[in-house]
Amino acid sequence: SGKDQWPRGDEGVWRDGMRTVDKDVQAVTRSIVGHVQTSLARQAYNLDNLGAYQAAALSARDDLLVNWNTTQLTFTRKQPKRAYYLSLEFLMGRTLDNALLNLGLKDKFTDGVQKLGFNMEDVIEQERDAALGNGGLGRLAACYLDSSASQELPVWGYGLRYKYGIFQQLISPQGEQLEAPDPWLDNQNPWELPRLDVTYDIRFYGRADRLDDGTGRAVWHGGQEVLAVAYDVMIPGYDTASTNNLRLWESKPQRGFDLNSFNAGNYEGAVEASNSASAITSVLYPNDHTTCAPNRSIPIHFGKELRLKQQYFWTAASLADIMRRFKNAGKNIREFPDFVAIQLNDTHPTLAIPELMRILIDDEDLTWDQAWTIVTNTFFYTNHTVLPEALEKWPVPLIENVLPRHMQIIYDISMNGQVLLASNHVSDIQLTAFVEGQPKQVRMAHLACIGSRKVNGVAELHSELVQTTILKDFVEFEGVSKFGNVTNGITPRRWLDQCNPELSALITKTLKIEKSVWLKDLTKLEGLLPFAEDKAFRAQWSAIKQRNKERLAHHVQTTLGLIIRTDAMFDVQIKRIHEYKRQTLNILGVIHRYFALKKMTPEEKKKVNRRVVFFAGKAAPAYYIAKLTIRLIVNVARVINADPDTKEYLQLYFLPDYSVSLAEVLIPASDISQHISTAGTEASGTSNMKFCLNGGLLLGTVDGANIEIAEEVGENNVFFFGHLTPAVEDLRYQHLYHPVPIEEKCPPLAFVLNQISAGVFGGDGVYEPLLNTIRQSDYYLITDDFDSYIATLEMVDEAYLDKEEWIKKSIRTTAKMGKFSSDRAINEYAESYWNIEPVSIPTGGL
Ligand code: B1N
Repeated sequence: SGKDQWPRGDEGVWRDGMRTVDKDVQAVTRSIVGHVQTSLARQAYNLDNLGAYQAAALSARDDLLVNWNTTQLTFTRKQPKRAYYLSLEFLMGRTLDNALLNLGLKDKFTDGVQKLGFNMEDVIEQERDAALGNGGLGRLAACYLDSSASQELPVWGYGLRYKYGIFQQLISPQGEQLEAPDPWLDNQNPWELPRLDVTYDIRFYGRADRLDDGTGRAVWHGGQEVLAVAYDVMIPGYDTASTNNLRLWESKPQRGFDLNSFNAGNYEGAVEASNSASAITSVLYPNDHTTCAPNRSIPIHFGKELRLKQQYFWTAASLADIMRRFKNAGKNIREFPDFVAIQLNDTHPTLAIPELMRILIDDEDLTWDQAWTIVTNTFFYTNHTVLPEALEKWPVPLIENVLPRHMQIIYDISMNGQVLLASNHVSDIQLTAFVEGQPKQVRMAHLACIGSRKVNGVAELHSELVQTTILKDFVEFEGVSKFGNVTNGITPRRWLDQCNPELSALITKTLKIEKSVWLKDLTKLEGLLPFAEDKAFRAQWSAIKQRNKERLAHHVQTTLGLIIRTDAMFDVQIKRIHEYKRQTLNILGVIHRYFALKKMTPEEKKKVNRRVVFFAGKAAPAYYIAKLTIRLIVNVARVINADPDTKEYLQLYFLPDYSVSLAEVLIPASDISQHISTAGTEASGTSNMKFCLNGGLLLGTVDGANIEIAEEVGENNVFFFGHLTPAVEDLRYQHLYHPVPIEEKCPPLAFVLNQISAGVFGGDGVYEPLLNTIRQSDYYLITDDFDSYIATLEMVDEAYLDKEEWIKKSIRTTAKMGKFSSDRAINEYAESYWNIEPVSIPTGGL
């Protein structure tokens, strides 16, 4: 059957012309020089680092293309069941280094680039991050793509090609966050393949007329049509030819501009329609976790309609593309779930559920029941948060206007649910009434749940909370077996081998197995355990940590001009700034420590553990309290770092513009990292895994994946504090109805807050709204956890002073992190959810 896929003309001539993956240094240098000469139209004499990067990237891209082509051809021929990962965010970071490591070409390129007069590290540094995501959710999607390809699983990602990714963060002289656009596409992007011929028309607005032929079909017509254009990004697996695809959609006007208006002299009108089409994929929404402000009244989604249009544009284009591929394979529509599994990354792509219903009923002439059977066997939904302000709700009038046919279908889904309930004698009609409130809103988590085969959370505790809180009714109605857990994971390729090459090399040498073996079976790290007792090994381990601290210090010095001391404990909290993540608790702890140091005699100070505290993270542009937190940190840093009494013992830095690349420098340098969310609020966390994999210890609350990390590495190797999840609700109730003044409840904290109010860190009263969140309702329990937090920090200091014991803990931690490889996680999705199997890809072309 493959015969008709063979090339036209002489096959031998085709084969002779095919490129293969670069085999040696000479092939690499030839390829790079060729790209300098032709693709870049530049010459050796005027080539700078950026040019060298571009040529090296184009050369690596050619290698990726060889494998990508073979992989996609193999899929087309073998027709395996495929999974599609729909995510509004893919936080990929840089590609060159990762691509070369996965291809096994890093050494050859390093050599080749050197021969051409460049330094590989400098060349790699030229690349801008692809930052099409806010934080953990988007980075998880990127790790899952890496693991899918590495496990040879037929998985494609679908997302949006935002012209501007997450904003660049600048810090003003006053310490305020300023936002600038992220021009990531300014110097061409060698990693994407424009597919200008792969396009779909996507409709908005207009009318939906139900046909009165008893079929339930409708015709949706009129309104606006926008063109979706595909851009493909190659996703190489590690140590395999398997190379998957990430397809990103760009929105374009169907025609450049309206010629009629143009000819009539209405130039503005002529370009207006084209502007509104291009606007859809112009920018990533920066509101991680927030559809409204935490005071639950101020809407942050001012461009709400545009966000809805993004969601529909992307899901409709992706489904049309999936449907076209399925049909090209010549299958019957009823077999759709046997060949297609679609993972919904949070509720953002939930419109895919009514959209597939629309396609099956209106275009494919299926009955409602036939369509519903297909839909509920195709989709899988992952929930990533139980925070009320993050749960998506769309106003019915908005959906009715933008997507009239989908609103009809959503009402029908809701009504069918009610009928089912009645026939099952379930009395609680609230259950599937996912269209609720005044004004009426659609609760997307409920729609995603009812339209999916399975629903999962991202860590044990979180999955439990999903089932007992937001989707409790559905567990009763549909049975607990629909609900599951897949604990998140991280790719050890980027988050150990790439970001910490020295540690990776030491591990390989020590385990006496190939790097490619343990990087794909991370439980092999357990082989490091006995070496915790080996003094010489410990010395090597800690020397690497030290060099990673120096690498970080060097990076900070060259980028920010700051001198950081490296003979201190490095204490790191890097993540989005949010009240639930409690950067406030951390900065208040730092201030507490500062005043404690100020009181000490020189003799006492000599026994103190030196600490350098790092923060990094972005605040949503409209999240006022989070922005104040940044301002406080920056200004506290100014005072502390300049104080001759303390600066030898305590330094504090807020590193601007947190990114994947910055994380890759910070994480390997950390001795301890903080994951201190109020219990029950952080669904999983994934940076906790990255730090521990790199031998950094964890200071955290009993929340999210921290719990499972402790289970693996042992309670005595982590530092836990704070109240547990079941206590949280009651404590909040106490705050509201039996408030105790902070001076009484927690005097050391009251002292710290008063010092800030008194202006010790400047600000002239600007911090009051932030401090009042703690003095008043204290929703995130700072006052309840402060004492145990401080006590635990002291335990950390004490533990660190016993250097040898600390290194043992560090080694044992790394050794027990095998569970948290995203390979394990993606295999769980593949086996227990999608029912897909690996497809092995031949090397060396056709
Ligand atoms: O998803 C990560 C988890 O490790 C984190 O704990 C969790 O906070 C994060 C709306 C979100 N949950 N929800 C979001 C992102 C963007 C947006 O517009 C919500 N991000 C998470 C991976 O599971």
